[in-house]
Amino acid sequence: MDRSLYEVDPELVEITLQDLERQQNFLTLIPSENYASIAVMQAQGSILANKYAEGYPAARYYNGCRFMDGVESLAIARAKKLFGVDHVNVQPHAGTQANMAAYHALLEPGDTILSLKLDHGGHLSHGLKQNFAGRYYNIVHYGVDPDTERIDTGAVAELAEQHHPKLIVVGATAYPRQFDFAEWRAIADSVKAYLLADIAHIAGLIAAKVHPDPAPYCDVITTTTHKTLRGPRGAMVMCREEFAEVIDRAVFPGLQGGPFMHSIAAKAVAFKEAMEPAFKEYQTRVVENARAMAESLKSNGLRPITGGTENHLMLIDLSTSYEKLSGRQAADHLEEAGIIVNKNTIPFDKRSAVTTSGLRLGTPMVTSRGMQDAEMRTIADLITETLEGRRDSEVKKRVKAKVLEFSHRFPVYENLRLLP
Ligand code: DSN
Repeated sequence: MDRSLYEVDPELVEITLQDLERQQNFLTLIPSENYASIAVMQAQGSILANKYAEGYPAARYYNGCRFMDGVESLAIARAKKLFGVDHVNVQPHAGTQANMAAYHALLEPGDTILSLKLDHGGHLSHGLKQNFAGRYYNIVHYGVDPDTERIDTGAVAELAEQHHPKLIVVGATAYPRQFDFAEWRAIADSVKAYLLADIAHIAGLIAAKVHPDPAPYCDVITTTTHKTLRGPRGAMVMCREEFAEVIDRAVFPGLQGGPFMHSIAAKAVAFKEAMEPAFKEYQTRVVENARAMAESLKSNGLRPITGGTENHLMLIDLSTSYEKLSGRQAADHLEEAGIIVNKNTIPFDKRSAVTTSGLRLGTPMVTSRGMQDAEMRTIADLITETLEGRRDSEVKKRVKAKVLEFSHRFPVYENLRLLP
């Protein structure tokens, strides 16, 4: 019982340390990942993992939950303050479960959902055929305009008028522009639909007020807690007071059993950190860094979808510069050079979701390491150098050496090995 992980399972420790080294020595540009703080990870790895607490504060099905109520109430109060919402359920284990809870609360099977196409930047849980959402609901998709590559809200309004969805989902996983939630509210009102904002990617930006606020306009807001928000892996559902009861019942007992109290504790820590002034500075920098990186890539001859970015990510269309190079191949070449990115479909992609013609890059992680505009320009140059010299292993070796030097200049988790 009292032995440490090092004593019990050196094999697992070894693998974990290998990934620590990867996290320290590679440049990671995956926009949905981040480095959680040591405080967040300590809460997540705490004794709070040992308690079953089915139910909600002051209404549990297990005895001994007095302190669990304290943990969950703290997380709820902080999230309400951070996002300015009436009600929060902090129990969803992941983003898909949060969306599932919202659908379960507001819809009946067969009801119509209007949401963004996956290959135009949406998410599996917004209605992919193979996902529960595509199986149980009638999905109608909007996409981006072929010329501007932006969501045409006029076209969304027409689709709403035509299909009378019961729910409109606004939100994306690969869309570099901001959402004007007031406009989406007007569309939802025009057909008496519920409006759900899935802010998983931009939650940190919203909390720091560097992206328009969905709270005044949306009935329900779902998010993960581990992306720009920089908390533990997990999710939550926020809503207007009138939906509080149906949302809570949808999460438990509708979809989940016992909440992960250690994760909820870590969410509470992340919300506290997100209220600190440094968090606003961080998110402002994330957006500025993304803009700097997109501009540098553009001046190096790569084409960002929509011409640039207003948030934490950019989507690069490889097909205009390298007709034969798929997103998958490009991502593999970059990994060999020490840079980790996502392959991603671009709107109207001729390739499949497995090969793709695009790359999705984001700045949350490199910004967490303290990098600024100048470093974004260097990273853009390293990306271009790698793609240009992709057939030459010497080029990749040279870039990898530069990445390593860079990583040492911007260290992360320096003292982690010293933790018990
Ligand atoms: N897999 C996440 C992303 O990378 O955007 C969405 O769930």
